[in-house]
Amino acid sequence: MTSSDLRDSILHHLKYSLGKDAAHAVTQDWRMALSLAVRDRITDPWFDATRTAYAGQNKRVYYLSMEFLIGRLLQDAIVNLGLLETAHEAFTDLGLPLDTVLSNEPDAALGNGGLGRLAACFIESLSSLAVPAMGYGIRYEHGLFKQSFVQGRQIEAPEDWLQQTHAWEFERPESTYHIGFGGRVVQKDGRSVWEPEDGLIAQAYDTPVIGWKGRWANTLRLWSAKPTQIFDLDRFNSGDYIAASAPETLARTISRVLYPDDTTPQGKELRLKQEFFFTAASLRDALRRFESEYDDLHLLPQKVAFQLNDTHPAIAGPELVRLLHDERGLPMDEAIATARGCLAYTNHTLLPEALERWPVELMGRLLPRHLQIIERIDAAHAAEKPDRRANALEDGEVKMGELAFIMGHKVNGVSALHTDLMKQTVFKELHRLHPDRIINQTNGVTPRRWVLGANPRLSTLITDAIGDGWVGDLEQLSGLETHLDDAGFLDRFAAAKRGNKTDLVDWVQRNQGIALDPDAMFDVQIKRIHEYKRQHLNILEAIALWQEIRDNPNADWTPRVKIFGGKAAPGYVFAKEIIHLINDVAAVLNADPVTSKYLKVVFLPNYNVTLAERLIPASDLSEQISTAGKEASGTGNMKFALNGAPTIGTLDGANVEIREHVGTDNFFLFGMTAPEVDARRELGDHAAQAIAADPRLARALDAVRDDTFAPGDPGRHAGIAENLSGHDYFVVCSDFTDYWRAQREVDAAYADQGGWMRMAALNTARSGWFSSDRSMRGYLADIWRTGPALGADGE
Ligand code: 26Q
Repeated sequence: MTSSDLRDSILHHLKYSLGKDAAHAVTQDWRMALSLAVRDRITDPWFDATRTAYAGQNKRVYYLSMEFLIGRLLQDAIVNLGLLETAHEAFTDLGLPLDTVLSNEPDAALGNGGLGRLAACFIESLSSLAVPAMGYGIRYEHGLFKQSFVQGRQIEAPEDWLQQTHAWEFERPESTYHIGFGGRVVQKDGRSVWEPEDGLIAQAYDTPVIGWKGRWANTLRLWSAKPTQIFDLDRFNSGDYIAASAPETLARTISRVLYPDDTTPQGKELRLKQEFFFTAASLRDALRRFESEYDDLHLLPQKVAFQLNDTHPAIAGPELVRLLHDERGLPMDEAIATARGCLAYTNHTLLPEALERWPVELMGRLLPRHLQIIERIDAAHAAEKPDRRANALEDGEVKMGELAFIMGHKVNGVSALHTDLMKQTVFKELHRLHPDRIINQTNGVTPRRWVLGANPRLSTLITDAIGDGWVGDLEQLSGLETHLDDAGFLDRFAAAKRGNKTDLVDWVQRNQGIALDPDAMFDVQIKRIHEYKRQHLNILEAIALWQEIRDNPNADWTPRVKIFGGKAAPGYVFAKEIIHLINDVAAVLNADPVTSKYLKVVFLPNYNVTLAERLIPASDLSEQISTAGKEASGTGNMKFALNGAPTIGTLDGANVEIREHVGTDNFFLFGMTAPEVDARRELGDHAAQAIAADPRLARALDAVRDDTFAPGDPGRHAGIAENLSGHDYFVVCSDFTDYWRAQREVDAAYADQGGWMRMAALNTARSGWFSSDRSMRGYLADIWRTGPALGADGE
């Protein structure tokens, strides 16, 4: 496709699909026209992929996830189709910068953070690998809330991504399923039949996901809830308009909003309804597809794999058993075995408060037949492996982790350390009973979005050095190592980073009115705000550094900008206090005439995928400082390393593996290990001891406690000070001294720019293993037992 072909196609869509005259078109029109022109290029590979999968009778992979944090799609599609240059030229002809058009697209935030973004990377990798696969999730009308700050406090506003027409989805009014709730179970001809009392319709919306080089496209199928009855005509006719539309409102509520919480499930009925709604629709859809091709249900495990992204779709176990046994007549034991053959479960957290449990009362009321089946599953498991401590039903609750474990043939963790800890802690008993079930699949990220799309400067440099094979085979980045003794290469590497930083500086100036020095070290922590992720450790270090610079303003300080981004769950009070503290500290430090040339703090509001794409390429230092044992993997950590930002981090999650890959000299390690953390907590007064041993820490905490950062309002941040000097569950104080030491090593390393750039480039060269293509190959080999439908040559 030439740029004039693309331009013609854009103008065609502008006129005939959107009904706009080029003379009056606004940016949104151009963005829609470009999207439709690009979408046309996806349709054929998409249909071909479907035909190939049917013809080859390939096994299909279904990735079930409550969240798909896909962000913007247009640039990604253009990049994967190899049309970036073409699109630039087409818009040069049209007199509009392509970037303006691309940044008009809303950021689809159908997820909270890591788990949802992982699902999006996996779907893209499965397309790039030409594996027949489908993502199943919920088409939330409103994604994750928009965050702003008012006087330093987080304010949430509803997100409205569907306000503008979604260019990528195809509505499928013919793909609908009736989903029931409540009611009772009756016996008919000796069989249990669920007769739900309420119901609604799940309707499919399909978004094609095109893989690298446009060879293959899979579908992301998201379900939207529709009422079985649009409105109550009797009530309407009698004039009660609100009551008349009640059934519609109620049904639509199911897919209305994403739960903005990523750590503390509230046990809300609506959440369980959402989980069952999308899981049941997805299973029935997959089963319908299977039954259109095969007539023997025993083939199901050979032809279908369902991957459960955490326990959110874990009701798939009992629902699949119900579909096979109650509705298709397979004997119960066979139904359970067949379902298990298809199901596998990925665990993403060991935090006890984040493990899903549902009251038996609620489960029985909403899904009475499923509760009976869960009892049967437990009984069958107990008969097979007699052990009372390993049941899904316990203490009046349904434990979804146990249920997913028992109903999955494989259970995986998301980093080597996390998988080990799964075996030792939460799933200890079940692991003893099923020693081959738990396996590791370390997370990965897609290089198309996170390097090629987000960092064109670095990408050009890499391709000039080693050719373009790295985009589809990221381990080729190791070829960069031979270039590291070439001063010219390191200069170009430094220039790429500098260009990205300058772009960010301009953007921050325009959007926040804050001036940053592009020569300062950009020290970045972007992720959900949570105590275990320890943004408060980072800000405490900033306070201590500020105090030290004030004591000694003429010393040779390495200039730094600490950049934060991330949202707090609306109900997570302490996380919101951390945001408030960081913003208050930023206000004081940035206004300090003595220190601000050395140290600034910036909290960028409304962190999302798009902002990550802007920040990560411009980062010098990656903050991965969670309490050891708490961060299952992290995936941001991989994006930073790939983009040439060394890590300061603990031995937690995938940091451990990143450090092994990049080399211990190219990673700033600090802090206690997971077993050391547990031992430290045994000392009741660990925080007090740490504070007594480190005057810097004591002084920083005093500043948090008094009104240094809350002029005229002492006590504003006392909660944080009390928490940290008191029980300090996440051992912030006990890790502070070593964190400070590592940060000063970072300062010294950064001061030697030649050495720093080498270290940064080594991080890029040695991070190729963290591609989500590699993760997907692992799942294919060890869990799904299938592979690509096309050979490397595209045949
Ligand atoms: C559950 C029930 C009710 C309401 C909300 C939830 C809920 C929603 C989202 C629970 C957890 C999540 C998200 C968890 C998550 O993002 N975990 C992250 O997963 C990443 C991908 O594996 C890891 O890299 C991160 O370490 C892990 O924190």
